[in-house]
This record gives sequence, structure tokens and C-alpha cells, in this order.
Amino acid sequence: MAVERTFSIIKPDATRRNLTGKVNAKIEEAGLRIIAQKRVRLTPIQAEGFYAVHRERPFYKDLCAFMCSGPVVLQILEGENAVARYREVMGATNPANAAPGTIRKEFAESIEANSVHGSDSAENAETEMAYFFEDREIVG
Ligand code: IDP
Ligand code: MG
Repeated sequence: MAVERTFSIIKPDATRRNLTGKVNAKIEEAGLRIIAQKRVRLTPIQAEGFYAVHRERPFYKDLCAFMCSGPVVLQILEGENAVARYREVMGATNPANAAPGTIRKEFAESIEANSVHGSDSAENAETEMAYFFEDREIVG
């Protein structure tokens, strides 16, 4: 399995409850390295662009508003099979369906306020990393 990179967001529900460190501990315990990280407040334009793939879904408007409702932590994670590995560590989209020990099972408030984002493919990871990070901000 090759070393790869994935893109992560710690969402506003988690930063509001001061859970950044607990989420990062789960990431690091899973063998993933945080090689870029910044805390920002997303603008509506940034959130709408990031989630453009979901623009026809009924939850799109609410999701974009939620993502702008407080600080988020943007991250790039590196490790063996990082895309799939982080999806495992995150757990299912709906915390009610998430496996024990996953970030979403332990921390998520709802299907929308589910504490973290993680890329769903290596190709999307590339696009998402480039959307938020300059090369010089990534220190592997
Ligand atoms: P994922 O984050 O597990 O990849 P996606 O289907 O890509 O899930 O959805 C993106 C985000 O949209 C979710 O993480 C969640 O915040 C929100 N979302 C997904 N489905 C619903 C829903 O049915 N109601 C409200 N929000 C949703
Ligand atoms: Mg997704």
C-alpha cells in the first residue's frame, strides 16, 4: 500500500465544543500524520464551492450555512492508504450508523453536525487539498 494524502476538515460543531485536540488524537492514533493544518472561518463562497457536488441535495443550503457558523480546522493527513484509512477513523456519515470508537460515533451531534469531513477518493483529495492549501503550507 502506498503512502498517500487526504484532506480533512474539523467542522464547527467540534471546534465549538473544544474537541480539536481529541479529533487530532484519533487521527494520530490511527497512524496518520497531520502535515498541514490551519484554523479559519469559511466564507459562504468557499463553503458553496467546496460542496458544489452536493448543490442539488436538499441539505446543501443548510450544510453551507453550518460550515460557516464557526471556525473550522483544515488539514492534510498523510499515511498508508490515507483516504480509506481516514474514512474508517471518521465513521459513517450518520453518527447513528457509525462504528464504535470512530470520531463520528464519539463526537458527532447529528447527520449534519458530524464533526469531520474526509475526502472520498484520492482524486477528490487532490482537488480539495488544492482548494485550501498552497504547496508551501504543506510540510511533510
Ligand atoms: P460524508 O461527509 O460522509 O462524505 P456526504 O454524503 O459527502 O457525507 O455529505 C457531506 C456532508 O453533508 C455530511 O458530512 C453531512 O455534514 C452533510 N449531510 C449528508 N447527508 C445529510 C442529510 O441527510 N441531512 C443533513 N446533512 C447531511
Ligand atoms: Mg463526502
